[in-house]
Amino acid sequence: TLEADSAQRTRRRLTTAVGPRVLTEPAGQDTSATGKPRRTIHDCEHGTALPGEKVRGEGDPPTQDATVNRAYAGLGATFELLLSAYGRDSLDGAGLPLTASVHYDREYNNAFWDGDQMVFGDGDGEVFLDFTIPVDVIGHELTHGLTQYTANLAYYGQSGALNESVSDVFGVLVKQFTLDQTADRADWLIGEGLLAPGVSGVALRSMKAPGTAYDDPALGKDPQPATMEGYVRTSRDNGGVHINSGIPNHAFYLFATQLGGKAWERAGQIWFDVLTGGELEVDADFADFARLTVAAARARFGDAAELEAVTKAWSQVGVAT
Ligand code: ASN
Ligand code: ZN
Repeated sequence: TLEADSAQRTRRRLTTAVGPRVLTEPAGQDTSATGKPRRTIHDCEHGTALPGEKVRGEGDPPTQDATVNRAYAGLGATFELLLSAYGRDSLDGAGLPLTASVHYDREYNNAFWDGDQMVFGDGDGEVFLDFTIPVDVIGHELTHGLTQYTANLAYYGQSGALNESVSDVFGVLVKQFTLDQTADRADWLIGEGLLAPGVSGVALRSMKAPGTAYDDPALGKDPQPATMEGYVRTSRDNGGVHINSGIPNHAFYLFATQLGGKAWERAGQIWFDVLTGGELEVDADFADFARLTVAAARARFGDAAELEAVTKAWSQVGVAT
């Protein structure tokens, strides 16, 4: 399943968060900003040694391998969203080179950020296809890197579910940004196109309707709740980080669709401000995060539609602000 190996994985570089970013700082003023991604794609050739053989570097032409090219494009799309929407130069704000390895292991049913780079499996072809297919999955894994360099949310319980949720939020925004889609036209799915043809489902998760993404003998039923009423208490999956993320995911969906327009612009900006603003604690719970989104909405937009919509969205999912 999609949470299976997180526990075994050592986070090789759990650095402290970079300093708080002043909310009023104009975009693109970082003097170290190059404005260009520095991407490298490696091929594990079905082994598990990382990073594997280098197969495409920045500026190199496409290869014969669609998986390599999708990874390269997905890294570029994520870099472009962070820079053009939020003025952030890569994951660390200082032009960090982006590395991804593809064809990891055999029939590997997952993708992950290992603390330094992204890793993508090919899927087993029975349940999952190639994990580079959905650009939001690439954005999700990269956002784990952004979180590591900023709020560094602890990967357990509610802070872990927030860590997962912000990866889904910016992952889905990478897709919407790439397609130049407004919130009302977007599907709000994570991992569309990833499920193998025989599987009953549309994606890994749905931010619009958590709990409805799949229902299949091999996968079970999508376990995500949309509101606190359905909050799942479990010790599995680091305390249900991929389950309860449905709640903040749905709050973001409600907020963004209530506002309308391009979700990465105002809704995404507020989530970005909270994630990178230096006030979010590593062990924050949903209510801590929600209060900071309200404060960020006020700081950025004043007493306006954003403030009302974000407050309402959290109330709709049962989180107090
Ligand atoms: N694909 C999963 C994720 O990024 C892998 C993991 O970290 N458990 O959340
Ligand atoms: Zn994740």
